[in-house]
Amino acid sequence: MTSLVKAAQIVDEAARTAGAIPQFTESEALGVEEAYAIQALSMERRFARGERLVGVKMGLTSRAKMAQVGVDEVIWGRLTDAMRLEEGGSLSRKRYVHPRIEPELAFLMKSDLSGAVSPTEALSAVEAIAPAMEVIDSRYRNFKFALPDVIADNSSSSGFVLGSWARPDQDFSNLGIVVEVDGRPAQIGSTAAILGHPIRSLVAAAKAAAPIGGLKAGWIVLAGGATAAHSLSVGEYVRTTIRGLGSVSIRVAE
Ligand code: OOG
Ligand code: MG
Repeated sequence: MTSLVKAAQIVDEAARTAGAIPQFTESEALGVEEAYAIQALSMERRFARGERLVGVKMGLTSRAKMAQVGVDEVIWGRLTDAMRLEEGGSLSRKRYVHPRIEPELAFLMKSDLSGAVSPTEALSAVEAIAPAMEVIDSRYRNFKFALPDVIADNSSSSGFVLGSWARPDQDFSNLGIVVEVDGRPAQIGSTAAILGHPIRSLVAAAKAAAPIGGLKAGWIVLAGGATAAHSLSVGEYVRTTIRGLGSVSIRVAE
C-alpha cells in the first residue's frame, strides 16, 4: 500500500505539474480518514513552498454537483493565497489538467468558528458575503474519482475568484444565479441549491474544520457549487452573477 506521505507527494506533484494520475482506489483500499490525512500532508508541502492557508472550500453541497461527479457526500478542502485569481483577470489553461469552473457563494469570517454551531451562530461569525467562482481541476484521469480519491486531492480545488463583499445581514437563502460563457447562459441556479441555504454549508465547514482548530477570523469559506461545473476552454469569458450580490468574472488564456 502507498504510504500516506508518498500519496501526498503524488497528488501534490500532479497538481504542481498539471499531470493526470490514476485513482488511488483503483488499486488499493483508501478510507476517508486516510484521505484527509493525505490532503493535509500534500497541503503541508505547499505551505513549505511558501503558500499560506486562507480558508476552506466546501464541496458537493448541492444535488447538481453530486450528480455531476457521482459522489454524494459533503467534502472539504483547503484554500491557499496562491489559488486566488484576480477578479476580471485571466487564468492560464495550461496550468491545469482539465479545469472546470462553478458558481460559489463566499463567506469572509469576522470571528473564529468551530465545532457544532447553529445557523444563527454561524451567521454572526460572518463579516461579509460575495459572489465567487471556484476553479476545480481533478488530478485524476478523466475527472473520475471515488470519495477518498477526491478528498486526498484537496477536493479538486485549484483556484478561486471573489467578487465584491456585501453585508451578510440580508436574505441570501434563495438568490438567482446565472453563469454566462461568452455572454450566453451556461448554468442557471439558486443559492437555495446549497444545502437548502448556504449558511448550512458554513455550519458544516465549522464542524469539518474543528480537527484543524476551526475556521479563523479573516478566512474565506466557499459554500460549494450551486450548479454543475462548466469545462473551461481557451478563449472563454465566464461570468457568474448572483442576484443582488453582483458579478464575478474570469477569462481563460492559453
Ligand atoms: C469535487 C469538488 C466539489 C463543489 O463546489 O461542489 C466542489 C469536484 O467536483 O471535482 O468543489
Ligand atoms: Mg466548488
